Amino acid sequence: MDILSTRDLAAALGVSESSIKRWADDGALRASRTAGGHRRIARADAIRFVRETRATVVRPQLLGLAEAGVASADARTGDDAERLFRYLESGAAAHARGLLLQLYLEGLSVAAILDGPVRSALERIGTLWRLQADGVFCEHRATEVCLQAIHQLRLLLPSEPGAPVAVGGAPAGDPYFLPSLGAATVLAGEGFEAVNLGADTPADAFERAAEGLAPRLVWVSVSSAPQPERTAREIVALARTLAARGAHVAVGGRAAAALRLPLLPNLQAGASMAELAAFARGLAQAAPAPA
Ligand code: B12
Repeated sequence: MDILSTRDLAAALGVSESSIKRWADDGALRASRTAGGHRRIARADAIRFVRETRATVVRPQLLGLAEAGVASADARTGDDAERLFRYLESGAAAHARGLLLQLYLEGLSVAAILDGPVRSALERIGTLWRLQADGVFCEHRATEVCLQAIHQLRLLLPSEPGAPVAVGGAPAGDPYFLPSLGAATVLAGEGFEAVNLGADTPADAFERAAEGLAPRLVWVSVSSAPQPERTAREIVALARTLAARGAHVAVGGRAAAALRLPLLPNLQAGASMAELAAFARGLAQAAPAPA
């Protein structure tokens, strides 16, 4: 499934095999050749082509993306955040994952998916505990389904050898998993090798990652800060360690403003995944940091 023939891809897109061959030969579609001279297309390159050209995928199962078909078979009514909320609230996990996959195939960036439908659907899910007895059950189940969907998107992103490293997580005492996984996926989409340390990551683990992985960027996603002064001190210390290496810290998340971080040249605060993506793009285009 990771390597496709021109015939498989033609069937997946509902076009002729000769069109696929022509696009491959024109360079619009990245392809390699077997020893026998047959064109072969990596699934990641097929997905990149679909996103860039807004091609329709008529048989997503041939790309190993059957769930995208589950959601598109459902009538496309209402906005995407509303649909995602309905799927998550009712426990329609395959539909929820399929919708996010479909949005990605249609060309939406990972950042736009997270800042848009995922954030707003979960904001509504987060109010259910006040309104209905099964609200907490719904919230936990919905979070797990979103984690699955974002993991799935992450696995579709190609990793390039020699890519700059980004590492990050949520600080100590912060149990939120999804925002940090989201940041990792956004950065992977921007061409970084992104190492996610996940929720509740002690300051020492951030420092070790800064030493051992030589990252260009460290993200800290702060959704809950039970000890804001301590978390702020630890982030400032991390930024100083990284400054000596020409690397940067990006901080964001629901509770980041409560930290009242000082202005430092290599400390960037952001309120959205789109801002993180824009900052990362700038860094990736800049000259490599000294080792
Ligand atoms: C899922 C969830 C949980 C789960 C988390 C599970 C997990 N493993 O991740 C669990 C069950 C742990 C949980 C617990 C609690 N929760 Co809760 N939770 C949520 C919920 C529904 C979704 C959060 C989420 O993941 N959103 C999706 C992400 C992608 O969106 P985001 O966090 O907004 O992040 C965006 C930006 O901040 C930014 N961003 C994020 N990280 C970064 C990083 C960088 C570098 C940058 C640039 C940007 C950036 O981009 C993101 C996308 O736009 C929210 C509802 C909400 N409004 O957010 C409530 C919510 C945050 N929780 C709430 C509450 C009350 C609690 C509890 C106190 C409940 C309880 N009684 O136990 C506990 C407290 C836990 C703690 N120690 O803080 C309240 C907080 C109210 C307040 N005053 O702040 C909310 C708002 C729900 C509500 N409406 O009441 N929760």
